[in-house]
Amino acid sequence: MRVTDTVRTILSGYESETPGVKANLARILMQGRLGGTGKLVILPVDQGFEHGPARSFAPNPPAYDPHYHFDLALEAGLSAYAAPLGMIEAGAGSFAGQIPTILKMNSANSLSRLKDQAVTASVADALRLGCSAIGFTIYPASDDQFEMMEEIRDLAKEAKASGLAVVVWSYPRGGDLSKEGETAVDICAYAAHMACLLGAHIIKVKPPTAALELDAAAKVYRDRGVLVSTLAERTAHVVQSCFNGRRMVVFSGGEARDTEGLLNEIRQLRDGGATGSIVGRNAFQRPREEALELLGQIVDIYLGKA
Ligand code: FBP
Repeated sequence: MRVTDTVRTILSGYESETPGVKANLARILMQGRLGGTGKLVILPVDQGFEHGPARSFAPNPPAYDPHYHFDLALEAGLSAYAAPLGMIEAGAGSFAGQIPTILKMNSANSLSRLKDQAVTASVADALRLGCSAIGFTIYPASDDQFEMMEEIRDLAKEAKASGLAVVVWSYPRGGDLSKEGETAVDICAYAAHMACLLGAHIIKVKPPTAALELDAAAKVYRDRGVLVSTLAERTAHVVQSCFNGRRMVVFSGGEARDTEGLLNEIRQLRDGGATGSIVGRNAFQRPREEALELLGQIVDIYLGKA
């Protein structure tokens, strides 16, 4: 596999990592249509766990089949495919070596009142299945946030020692956080920064709004003139909060919605310097041909062609 100078520069930001970890990051960064550009588009399919099968797959029934998602990520020329244990196991043999996989190590479900997730896989599973990375969600603000951070401390240590990359979904929720605060720009940047401090190689957050949640932080944003009025400015601020661009940060797609709205949002993420997007429902809930077209347009945006 050829590694471009751009990818080599990104890898050099991960100063303490072993050749194994860097090789797995390189596999993701060199895959698909964005291979070598330093940009990423990832397909995540853990919504069956988080929201249930019908809410996730009834809009496009072929998506009940785990192979559908491997194939979609591959055909669309994406960078990687992320899913929980059972989904990866169900296609790992047929698609071995064809698309980098990220084993989602913990999951929530809609039947629990807790803002917490169960650890449902191991680093040994990720190695057995040929994954490039482990994926883990933390819920900053929740009553269980510290336990989640301690879980990823141990899993990240084991993953890195095994040469696997670490992707952290940092989704503030629970505790005293307001609903609006979950995506407020100060909270989003804070959540992304904490994921960096926890040792994540790739950080995943939701696109931030212009809201400011914490009074103490809001004063600094105002007094210091931190620019957060456009999504591109807010994205740049999140990128800056990720060790000034030394860590890769990708932004999620959210609930399925109109194509132009989504593409315009992604253009602003790109303009703000996002590493890329991680788009689930907007992809697999559309009929396959439509999804391929949409993912093609998203990749084109990160290629600077759209
Ligand atoms: P989507 O593009 O479907 O939003 O996927 C991104 C994701 O992070 C999934 O990995 C996860 O299942 C889902 O969002 C969680 O969404 P929410 O936190 O809104 O329940």
